[in-house]
Amino acid sequence: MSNPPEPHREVRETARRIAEMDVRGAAAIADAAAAALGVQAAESGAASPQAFRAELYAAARELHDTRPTAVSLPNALRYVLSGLNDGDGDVETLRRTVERRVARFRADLDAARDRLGGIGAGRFTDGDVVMTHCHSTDAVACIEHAVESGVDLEAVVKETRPRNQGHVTARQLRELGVPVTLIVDNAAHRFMNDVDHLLVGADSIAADGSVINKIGTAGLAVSARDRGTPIIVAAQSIKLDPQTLTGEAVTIEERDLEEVIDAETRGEIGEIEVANPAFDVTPPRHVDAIVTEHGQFPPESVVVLMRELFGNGVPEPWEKI
Ligand code: RUB
Repeated sequence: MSNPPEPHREVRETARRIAEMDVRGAAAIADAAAAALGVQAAESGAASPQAFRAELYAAARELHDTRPTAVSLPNALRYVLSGLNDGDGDVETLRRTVERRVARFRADLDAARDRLGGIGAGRFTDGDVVMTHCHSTDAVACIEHAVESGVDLEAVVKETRPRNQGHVTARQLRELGVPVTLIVDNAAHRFMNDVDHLLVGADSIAADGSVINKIGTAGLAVSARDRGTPIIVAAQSIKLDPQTLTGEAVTIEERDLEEVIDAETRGEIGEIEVANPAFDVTPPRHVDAIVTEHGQFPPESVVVLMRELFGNGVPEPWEKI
């Protein structure tokens, strides 16, 4: 078998930016990956449809192998590549098909976030305090819509160690004029009595309604349950993981240990193990509602939407090379 074609440098650069978290968050990762496939298609010099497909599959594989947990990434690749089936025409036709699908995917992403934001906003009333974890564009969209329709909200924002994505959330909420209290992660339970909602995003949602999101979400949900605080997950439908329909488990990313502790400090402490799982799994019984662009669902019924959108087939065209 011949070597797979070398992806376009823009694809390599996008893959690097995703792997190193310059681009992060499930939706942004999907958007960047789709855009990179668009560049690969636009600038391809492939002489045959077969060569064009091979290039696109190789590019998709490079992007796919960057971060394992956010299902929005394979879902984006699947969506764009589904225009490349055998017998779909010459190189120019395939190029136009891919470009059209990339543009459509990216526009749908924005539209879905907007629609979801409008739906999620309906959960908030004047004077509510919302606790957030990590940074989720889908979650922020819910707050943004509420604020724009005149609802006064306040936020308790968890900083979210080890990467402090809470700072991004805090900045965006301040830009919306929302009063923000930034807290360390360990203070979350202490503040749970003072908040009316826990609002988080998702990297993947499994067929049984389990929510895979930034590490800490699962414990936070237990704390919220204990205090009777409703737990809302804002997640557009590209976060639904169709592979879990057949019982496959979601892979939890383990990141660089130096995100937790630098080598020097670690050495000073002595012989220790360090672990850095980036995500955890919140069981459906600890989630009140999953807010998508198609409406709100109790977690147990999200499987119906999943089957409607994906059927049972889950192609992985990047495996073809
Ligand atoms: C980000 C994270 C976010 C989801 C949803 O983790 O857990 O809650 O990705 O984000 P990381 P969005 O920073 O490791 O990528 O709603 O923007 O898709």
